[in-house]
Amino acid sequence: MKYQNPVLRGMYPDPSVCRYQDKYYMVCSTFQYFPGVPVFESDDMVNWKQIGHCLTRPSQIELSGIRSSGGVFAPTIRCHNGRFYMVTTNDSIPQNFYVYTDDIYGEWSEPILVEQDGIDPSLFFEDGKTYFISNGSDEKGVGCIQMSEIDIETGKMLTPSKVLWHGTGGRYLESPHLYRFGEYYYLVEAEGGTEYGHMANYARSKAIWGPYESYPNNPVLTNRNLGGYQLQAAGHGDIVEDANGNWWFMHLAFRQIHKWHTFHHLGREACLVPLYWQEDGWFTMGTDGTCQLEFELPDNVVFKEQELSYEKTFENLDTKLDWCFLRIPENKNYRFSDNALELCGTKITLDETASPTFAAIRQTEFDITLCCDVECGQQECGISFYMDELHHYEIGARPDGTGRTTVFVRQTIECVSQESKQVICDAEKVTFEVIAEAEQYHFYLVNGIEKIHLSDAYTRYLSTEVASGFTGVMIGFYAVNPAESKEWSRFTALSVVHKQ
Ligand code: 6LW
Repeated sequence: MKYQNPVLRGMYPDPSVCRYQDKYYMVCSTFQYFPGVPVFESDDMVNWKQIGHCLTRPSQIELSGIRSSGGVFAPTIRCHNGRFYMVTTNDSIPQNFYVYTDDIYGEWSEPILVEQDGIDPSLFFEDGKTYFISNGSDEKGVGCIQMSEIDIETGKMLTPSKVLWHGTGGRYLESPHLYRFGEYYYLVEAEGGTEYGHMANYARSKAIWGPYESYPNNPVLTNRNLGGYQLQAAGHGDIVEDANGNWWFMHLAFRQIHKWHTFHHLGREACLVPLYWQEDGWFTMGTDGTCQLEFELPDNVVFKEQELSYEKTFENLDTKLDWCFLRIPENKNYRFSDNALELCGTKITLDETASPTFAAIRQTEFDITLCCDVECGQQECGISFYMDELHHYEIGARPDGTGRTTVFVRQTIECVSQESKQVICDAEKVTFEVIAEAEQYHFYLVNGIEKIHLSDAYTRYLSTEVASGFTGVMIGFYAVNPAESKEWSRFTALSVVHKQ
C-alpha cells in the first residue's frame, strides 16, 4: 500500500503527534495567525481531519503588533492520564507556556507559564513526574537541549534547567522530544536550520538526566543530500507507535520548485516516514534516512486512500476551522454565512503588521483554479496571495466613483508595489479567476462569456527564499477602507479547485 507525502499539505509546520486510544492527534505552529495551533485527528496518520484549535481566545495568546513569523512557534502535543497538553513558545515575548483540555473536541485552558527559556518546548511524563524540555544555551552560550522537572499543575520549575545534550554540531539545534522506549530514553532533535540543511538526529541514555550517547549514524533523517529532489528540509518531527506496532516519524519538509535555484512558497508541510528498529536498540527512518514523496509499505500496513483532489466553496469551508486571521481580528468586521463572506474594511492595509480585515485559507497545492464573485461596495476589496506584509499579490476591485468598478492586479514585493493592469467594468458584481501554477499566478476578470487576462505574477517573489520567515502563502479575502465608513464587500460563488 502506498501513501503520498506531504500527508498534510500547505502551511502546517513543525508537526507534533501523539496517540490516544485508537486515534492520533497532531498540532502545528501558526506564528502570527489566529486562531493558533490547529488540532487534527486521524485513524491512520495519513488522512488528517481538523477538529479544532488550541488557542481560540485572545486571553491565551498575545499577538497584537507582532512581526510576521513571530508569535506561536513549534508546539508539542501529549496526552497524560486522559488529559491533552499543548506546549509552545510565544516567540515575540518570548515565553514558554502550555494549555490543556480534557475534551480534545472542546476548548483549551488558559495558558500556564513556564520559566525555562529556549524554544520548541516538549513534555515528558514518567512515574508521576513531568519533565520540561526545550532548546537553549549552556553557560558558554553554546546551543543545547535543556530540561527541568516542573509541577504540571502550576508550571513551576522544581529543578534548575540542566543541559542534556549538545547535539551533533549543526546550527540551530531545536525541536527536542524525549521518549522512553524499552530500557533507553531517546532524545530526538533537529539541526541545520529549517531550510535545505535541515536534519533530524537523536541520542539515547539509560538515565533520564544523561549522559546521552549520539546515534553513530546521525543524521537519522535528512534530504539535504538529495539535490534536485522535490522534498527538502526533512527534520523537525515527533515519533509515534501505531496501534499495530508500526513506528512512524511525522516531520516537516517542503516541496521545492526547480532543480537549480530552488524555491518554495507554500510553507513547510507535514510528512510521514516509517521508523525501523534495529536489534541493538537504535532506529533508522525512511528510505536510507530520507523522506520520499511516496512510500510503498508492507501489506500489513493499511491506510485509507488519500483524497488529494478537492473543491473548496463557501458552502463546505468550516467557519470555525478553515479561516485564519492576522494577529487578533476585530470580529465585528467579518460576516460568515453558508454561501458568502462579507467584509467591512478599515484603514489598516495588507502592508502593515497589524490586523487588516483579512480572512484567509491556506494555499495547499501549487496548481489550483480559483473563481469568485465579488461586490466591492464603496471600498476596495479583493483576494490576496499573501506571504507577509512585504510580499503579496492582489486581484482587487474598487468603486471608480461613477457607479462602475475598477478591477486591478497589484504586486507588492518589498519596497516596490505596482498595479500591473486596471479594467473598468459597468457591473457592480465582477468575477475573478486565478489560475495558480508552480511558477506563476495568472489573473483574469470574467465578464459574462468574456475572460480578460489581467496579469501574471511569479510565485518566486512570494517564496521563503525571497521573503524569508517560517510561513507559506495564504489565500486572503480582504477589504480596506481608509474612510472607515462601515462599508461591506461581498464575496460569493467561491470555488477553489485542485485536481490531482
Ligand atoms: C521552530 C523550529 C523550527 O520553532 O522552525 O524547523 C521554528 N524548525 O523548531 C519555527 O517554526
